[in-house]
Amino acid sequence: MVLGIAELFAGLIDPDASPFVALGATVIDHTPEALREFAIEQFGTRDKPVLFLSMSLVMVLFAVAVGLLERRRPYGSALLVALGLFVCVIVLQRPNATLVFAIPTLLGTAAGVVTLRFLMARAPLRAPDPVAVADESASPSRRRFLILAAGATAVAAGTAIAGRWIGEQMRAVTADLERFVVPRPRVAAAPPPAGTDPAVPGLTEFVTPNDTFYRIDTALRIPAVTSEDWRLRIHGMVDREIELTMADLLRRPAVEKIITLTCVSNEVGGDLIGNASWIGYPLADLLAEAGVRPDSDMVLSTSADGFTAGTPVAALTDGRDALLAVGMNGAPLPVEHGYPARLVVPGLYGYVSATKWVVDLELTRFDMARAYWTQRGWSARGPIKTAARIDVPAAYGTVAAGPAVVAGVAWAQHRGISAVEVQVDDGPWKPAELAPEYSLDTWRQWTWRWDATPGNHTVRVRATDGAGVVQTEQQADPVPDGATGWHTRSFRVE
Ligand SMILES: Nc1nc2c(c(=O)[nH]1)N[C@H]1C(S)=C(S)[C@@H](COP(=O)(O)O)O[C@H]1N2
Ligand SMILES: [Mo]
Repeated sequence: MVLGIAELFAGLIDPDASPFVALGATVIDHTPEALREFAIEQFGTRDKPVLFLSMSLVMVLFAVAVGLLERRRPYGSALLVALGLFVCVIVLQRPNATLVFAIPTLLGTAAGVVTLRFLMARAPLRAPDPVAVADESASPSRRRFLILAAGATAVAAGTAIAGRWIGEQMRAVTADLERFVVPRPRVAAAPPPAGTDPAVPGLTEFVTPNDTFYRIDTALRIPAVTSEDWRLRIHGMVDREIELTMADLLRRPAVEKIITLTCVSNEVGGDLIGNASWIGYPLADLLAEAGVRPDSDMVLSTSADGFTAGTPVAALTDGRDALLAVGMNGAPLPVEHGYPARLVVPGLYGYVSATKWVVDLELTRFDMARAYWTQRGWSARGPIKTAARIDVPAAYGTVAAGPAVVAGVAWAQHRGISAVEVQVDDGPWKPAELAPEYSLDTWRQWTWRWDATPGNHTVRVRATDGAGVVQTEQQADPVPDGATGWHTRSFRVE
C-alpha cells in the first residue's frame, strides 16, 4: 500500500523519487566494496533483481511488525511515520533530488497510516483477551497469516506498479532508439586485417557483438533518456559554456574508431572487457570549442542518473581517439550501454572515463573534485594495466595428446602489445604468435601451438606492452586501481 501509492506519485514526479529505487540505489552506493564484489560474483548481472527481492522480503517482515505493534497502541503507525521520514531523508540525498522528491514517500506513508488505522478500527487485532480466548476466527496464528498476506500483497502491488511504470518509460526510449539514425562517419574505421581473428574454436572474437558486450554500472533502473530530451552541457573552467542538443551534435562530422573497453573490477582472467567500433565525435574538438582554461586538469563527466567519472584533460586532448559516442558496431548505443550518448576513452578503465547516458562535462581539477568511485576508495587515476588471458583450452578440460593450441587475448590499451609468452608447468617461456596489430587501443588475439604430452598441465601467460614492459607477476586485487598477476589454466592431456 505504502509502496503502491509512493510509486504512483513517483511516476508523476520523477522515477528517482521512488522510495524503492532510491533505497536500492542508496544501498548500492553504501555497500562495502567487499560485499559489492561478493554480490556481483554470486549473482552476476542478476545482482539487482536479487537486491530488489531482498528489499521486498525485508518490507514484508516490516509490514508484519507494523501490524503486530499496532495491536494495542498506535506503535505501528508511529514506526511507519518514522520509517517514512527516514526514507524521505534518503530520497532527498539522491544526486538529482529536489524537495518534491519527498512527496511520493510522504503520501505513501500517510496512505499507509490511514489504511492501518482503518483496518485496526474495523477488525481490531488485539492481543488475546485473557477472559475470552476461544474466538477461533481470530486466533493469533490466523491473524499473523492475514497480516503477512496483506503485507506481501502490498509489496507485490507496489513493485508491480513501479515495474509497469518503468516499462512505459523504457518503451518510449526504445521507440526513440528505433528511429535514431546513426551518423555516417566521414571516415569509416579501418576494417580489421585478415588474421585478426585466428581460427581457433573458443577464442574470443576481435569485435564483440553488442548483445554479449559486458555491462557494468550502478544503475538499478537504466536511465531513460530520449535523443530529443538529451542535452550535453560543457562548463566549469572554460572560456565559453556550451550546451548541445542531439541535432547540434549530428550536424558535425562523425568519426568511427575501434576501441577496447575494460573494467577496473576485472579479475585476472576475467571477462569484463570488450572491443567495439564506436561512432561519435572527438572530445578534443568539443573541449576546444568551450576553451579549456590551462589550470584545469580534470573533466568530471556526469550521467543522467548522477554517476560521475573524473578523466584527465590530457587523455582527452593528447591526440588519442577519445569520443562522445552515439553508435556501437554500426547501431545506436544499446540503452544499457548509454543511449543516446556516452564517453569512450582509449587507455583508461571505464570507471574514470566511459560515462554512459552522459549529460554534463565539467572542467575542474583533481584537487577540487572527486568522482563516484574515487569517493569509494578507488584510485583517482585509472590507466589500464597490461594483461593477458587464456581462452583455450577450457579450465579443467581435457585435451587430446599431440598437436594442440593454447590461445587467448592480451591488452594494454594505448601502449599496445609487443609480445605474449606462454609457459607450460615449470618449463621455459615460449613466444606465442600474435594476430596482426589493429591499433594501440585494441586487444590482440594470440595463439601458441605445442605438442601436448599426456598428464595434468598448467599453462601460464604473460604479455609485454608496446614500451617493452613485461606485465607484473605480482598478484593484486582489483581495488584500488586494477588487478595484476599472470593468468594460469590447468587441464588434463589424454
Ligand atoms: N552512467 C554510468 N556510466 C558508467 C558506469 C556507471 O556506473 N554509470 N560505469 C562505468 C564502468 S565502471 C565501466 S567498466 C563502463 C562499462 O561500460 P559498458 O557497460 O558499456 O561495458 O561504464 C562506465 N560508465
Ligand atoms: Mo568498471
